Amino acid sequence: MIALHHAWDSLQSFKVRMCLAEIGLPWDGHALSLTDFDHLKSAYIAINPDGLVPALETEEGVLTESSIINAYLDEVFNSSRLQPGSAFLRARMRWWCHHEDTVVHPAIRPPTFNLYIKPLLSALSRSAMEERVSRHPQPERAAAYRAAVAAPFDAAAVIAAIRSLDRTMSRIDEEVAGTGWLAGDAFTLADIAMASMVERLQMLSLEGLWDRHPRARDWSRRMAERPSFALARGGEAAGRLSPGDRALARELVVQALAA
Ligand SMILES: N[C@@H](CCC(=O)N[C@@H](CS)C(=O)NCC(=O)O)C(=O)O
Repeated sequence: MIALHHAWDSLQSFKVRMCLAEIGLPWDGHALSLTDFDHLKSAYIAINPDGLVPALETEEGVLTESSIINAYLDEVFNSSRLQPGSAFLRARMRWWCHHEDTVVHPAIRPPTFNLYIKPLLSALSRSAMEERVSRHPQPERAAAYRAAVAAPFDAAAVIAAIRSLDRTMSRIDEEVAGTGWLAGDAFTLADIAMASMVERLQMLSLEGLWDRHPRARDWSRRMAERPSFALARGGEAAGRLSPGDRALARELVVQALAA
């Protein structure tokens, strides 16, 4: 059976869990805690030298990169049913997967670190943090964790990220105007990739952003209603913000959109 190394509160892991649920494929789960830094322990670095989740173990070897994993799962176990038949629409689908990897995921990180990770790591001293992240294979990721304990709340970075996510919503709004889906006339890997944004914005109390984009909001609701969305999220596993941080998140949305 295939095995997935993942974290319940990881955006990119959510994408793969949702894909597995859509395909109905059984999988062995190896859940890591990113705030306990399980992903930087030597046992996991031996599986993914980049020190990131998710990683998929197959009979032939390990695959990393969530979009690549999802395309592999659909091709090998699902007769590519989550990909359009036309080459042009497959290219559009890949555009959305690429957009999630290169624009949405980086934009999600500042609100995630400031609103969710920072409170979880606040008890850690600088030296304890240093001990954990100094050997991170990705120096810029180590810097983000250091900032989470040492730097003040970075409202400017969160506001810039909210504006970027708002621009993505405008594009979703235009894209779904025709068929209701992101790539062609059916649910595809593009919708799965972008559904991760729906889940994370809910978790960060930023879901009010969808209200400015009615067609995108309708699409986001349809994503959240799919049984695979609940399965990918998993029980109580994903984090929840304190009431104070939820109010702060909503206030930052107002500030980001006011200008
Ligand atoms: N492009 C990669 C990104 C993987 C990634 O950044 N995963 C995050 C969780 S969503 C992670 O492992 N973070 C741990 C860290 O930054 O140390 C993918 O899509 O799989």
